[in-house]
Amino acid sequence: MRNLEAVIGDITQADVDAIVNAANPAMLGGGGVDGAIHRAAGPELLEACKQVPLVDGLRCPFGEARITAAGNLPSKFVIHTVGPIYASDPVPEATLRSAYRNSLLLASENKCASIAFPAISCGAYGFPLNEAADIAIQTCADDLFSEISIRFFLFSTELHEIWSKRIDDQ
Ligand code: AR6
Repeated sequence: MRNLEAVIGDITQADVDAIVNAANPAMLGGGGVDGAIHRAAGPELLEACKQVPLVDGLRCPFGEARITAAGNLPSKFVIHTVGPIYASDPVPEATLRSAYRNSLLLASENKCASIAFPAISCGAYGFPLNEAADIAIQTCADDLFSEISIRFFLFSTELHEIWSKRIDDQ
């Protein structure tokens, strides 16, 4: 598919308008890609996150997305989304689809021509990799987003192979 690409690498280095963070509902940092993004962006990102309004004590409920400035990162924006915790979400597939889709809708509203995604929920949140890739590619391949250049930054050769195969099959 023309606007989808999978690369192996560190998403904090992505030269795109927006990078997506696999965050948690508090949006105050964490481990994995969230930790890497906050370290690379510097304290400005945490300050920007704190400005995001709390709804019932959360900044970003599961499956939703929020946008902030990007601190010291090369991108203009960070789009924070929260994927499902696979073991406890009653509908993890739907929640993962929403996380990708809401991130792309925010990118579109903010006139982003390019976006980089990590493999949302594929680390600490435990989503099976093959199923996660199916959902990621299907959701991102929607015609609604065909004007956005979408790059997946995968952190292992295994993930890169899984994602690349599905992009080739599109
Ligand atoms: N660039 C690209 N991908 C990365 C990077 C990086 N720099 N670092 C890790 N990954 P995870 P989740 C990969 O656990 O499963 C956090 O603590 C990683 O190898 O970061 O959605 C949050 O605060 C894996 O393939 O996110 C939440 O509490 C993928 O990114 C929770 O973890 C996602 O793994 C979210 O869990």
